[in-house]
Amino acid sequence: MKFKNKIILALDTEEEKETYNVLNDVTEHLNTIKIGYPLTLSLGPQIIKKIKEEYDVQIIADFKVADIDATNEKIVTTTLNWGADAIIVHGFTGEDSVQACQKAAQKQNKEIFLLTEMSHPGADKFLKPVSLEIAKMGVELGITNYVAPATKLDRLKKIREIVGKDSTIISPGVGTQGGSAKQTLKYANAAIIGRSIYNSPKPREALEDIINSIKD
Ligand code: NUP
Repeated sequence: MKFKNKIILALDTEEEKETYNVLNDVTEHLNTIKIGYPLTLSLGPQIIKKIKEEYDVQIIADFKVADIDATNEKIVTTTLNWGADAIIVHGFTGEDSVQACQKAAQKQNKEIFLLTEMSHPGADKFLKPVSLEIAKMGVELGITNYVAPATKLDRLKKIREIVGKDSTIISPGVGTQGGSAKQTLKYANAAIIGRSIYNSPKPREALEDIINSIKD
């Protein structure tokens, strides 16, 4: 996947009007929208299809798939059938669960992103001790797309070293969670940014400010 301006919008809005206002404002500068449970559970999974029909964007479904292999396969297949181009899956569930997602996505010529370490402070307790192992497992399985935190640059750097320069890393935690887009993009291919854009009274200007901040 190629990310226009190296920014992915995390569209965690919950109301239709707000959702379309933000999309109308920012899609000139972006080509990738990450949608997750807030929007999907508010407006239904058909929102994926609708956005794809109305805007020229790729959609990453952030459903953090984390079940047994058979159930994971169903979740991934159904989500991609709704029109998502890629889906984020957890790695801590292990090889069989992740492989089921990988196979289901391959069947549709689509992609999975493997979530390694998370950006919030609480992730240090249970996920941090295993996140580099998760990244290594991803490499062994031939996965080339990863999610790693913008709030923990030392971890992001380590994960980049493990997955190699040719893999794609997308990184949440810029803005409201404290991460810097410019620093993050030293290691990541794109920054995932939500609240600092969609909660701004002027989402387009907020996005333009971020885009300017990452220029040399
Ligand atoms: O580790 C993660 N941290 C994180 O914030 C993995 C994620 N998928 N996210 C998601 O990224 C989070 O659910 C939200 O959709 C987005 C960050 O949004 P914001 O903090 O910029 O509003």
